[in-house]
Amino acid sequence: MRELIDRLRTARSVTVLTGSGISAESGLPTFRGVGGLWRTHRVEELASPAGFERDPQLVWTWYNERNAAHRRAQPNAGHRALAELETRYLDFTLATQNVDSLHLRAGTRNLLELHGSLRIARCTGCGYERELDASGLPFEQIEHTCGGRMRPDIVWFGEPLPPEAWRRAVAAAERAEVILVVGTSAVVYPAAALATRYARDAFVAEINPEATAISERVACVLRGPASEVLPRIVAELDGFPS
Ligand code: BJW
Repeated sequence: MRELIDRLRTARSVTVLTGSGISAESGLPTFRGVGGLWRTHRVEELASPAGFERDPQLVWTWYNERNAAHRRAQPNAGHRALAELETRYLDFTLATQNVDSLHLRAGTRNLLELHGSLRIARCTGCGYERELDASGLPFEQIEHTCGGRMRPDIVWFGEPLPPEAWRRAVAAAERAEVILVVGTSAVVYPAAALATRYARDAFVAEINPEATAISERVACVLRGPASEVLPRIVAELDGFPS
């Protein structure tokens, strides 16, 4: 912790990569952990272009339920600590793999949503976008007038990340002096590469209760839940060691 605090005190450029673990304490399941979404649901059926082609209603049933759960959830102390951290830097970027909007609701401003968001549905035909409300997308509105279909504006396996968000995330990782990797198993690419391949000279710290695919490649590992470790980091920066 000491070295991370020293680095954060002198850094001018900080980048954070988050994954579903940061929202675990807001009551949202992770993907690969115990009770995780990929343990209880079949990816190919629910979160793939082929699954959507086969049964768009089934896919929307699942995403409508998740959209409702995201809106019931509240940002936790980890999300809020990152929003607070941002206020200390002129150059701060938070790249998230999460589609739950909790960083946005916690007040993070320079946010890159690498895997899209569940706030929006997009037409597969013409690209028309519409905002979703708490009830999600009604089944009768799946078929769009152009002949395409409305799908969640998120990134499924095999699909490219939003190009502008990805370009900005790579640039932020390349110039960062400190990179925090929070609540991700770091197995999904290209997002995980921000903390490894693109990290150039950054001091990379992982915040996660469990070991991950990149634990042995980072400079510092802080084992614990994000909602405890991140507020501690902010408190230490304020000069209030816990
Ligand atoms: C806590 C905690 C607490 C618990 N506090 N922590 C071989 C090598 C390299 C790449 C590939 C490959 N084969 C295929 C690929 C590419 C593929 C990929 O990476 N596959 C790997 C799995 C092998 N990637 C892609 O397909 C990507 N696209 C792509 O590469 O495009 C190329 C292209 C270019 C040009 C044209 C066309 C294509 C797209 C990836 C999209 C990922 N999408 C998903 C689903 C989103 C939709 C949805 O939400 O339904 O995104 S998959 C899923 O995984 C989701 C997540 O964002 C992502 C990451 O998961 P995350 O968040 O890390 O969750 P977990 O569960 O894995 O980990 C949680 C962690 O939290 C754990 O470590 C816990 O310990 C921790 N935790 N409680 C802190 N309280």
